[in-house]
Amino acid sequence: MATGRGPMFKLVLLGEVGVGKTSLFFRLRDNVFNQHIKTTTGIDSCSKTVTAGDVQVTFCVWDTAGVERFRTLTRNYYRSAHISVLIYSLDDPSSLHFLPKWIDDTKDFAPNALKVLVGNKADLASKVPEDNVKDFASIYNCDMVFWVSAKTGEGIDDALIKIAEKMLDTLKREECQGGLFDEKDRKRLTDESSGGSGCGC
Ligand SMILES: Nc1nc2c(ncn2[C@@H]2O[C@H](COP(=O)(O)OP(=O)(O)OP(=O)(O)O)[C@@H](O)[C@H]2O)c(=O)[nH]1
Ligand SMILES: [Mg+2]
Repeated sequence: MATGRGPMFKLVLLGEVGVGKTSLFFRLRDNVFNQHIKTTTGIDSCSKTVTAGDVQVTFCVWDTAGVERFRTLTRNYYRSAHISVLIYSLDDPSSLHFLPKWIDDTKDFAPNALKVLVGNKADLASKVPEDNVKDFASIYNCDMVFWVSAKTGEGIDDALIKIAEKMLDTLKREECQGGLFDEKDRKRLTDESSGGSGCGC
């Protein structure tokens, strides 16, 4: 059973127009799927809690715009993210090829964030060979790779729990080293582990 309130991590959903960032956001927030959804022109956030082992981990999830001009406007909101979720659509190989653009963004706003590569729309026939995904993950140093569907919910809970476990490991290791979390960050996360204030999303 989970004990107390655990740490909170900021997670941003990134990727081309139409890969399903907002659909994943709605699945996480309300456990719903809406086929007809407008392109995102702003930024929205919600919190999602999962249990990893006996620890409750909360993600502050940020949905972002894929459209270039809104992306430039909202980029500042995802500064200091702990986790960059790099999303492509399994029915659209070009959405994987365009991801380095977002990886470049993460270098500026969250250079040490965990890089999670996610193929969305797993309910459709895949047009992206698994080998291409593995090559991509290796070239761009992605820490984790998942296949999910915002439509059916497949793979999403499992991915979140694995990300939570990885973050808890990283947090533990960095209590003695440094890297993803700076001094202020570590203090905040440690305080939150013992029941501190929210993440503000
Ligand atoms: N079949 C299927 N369709 C999906 C899935 N996720 C999203 N879609 C559809 O893909 C389209 C685009 O989804 P959005 O969530 O708006 O994509 P987005 O990445 O937020 O796009 P922008 O806001 O324009 O950057 C919509 O028609 C969704 O219904 C999925 O898992 N399976
Ligand atoms: Mg959107």
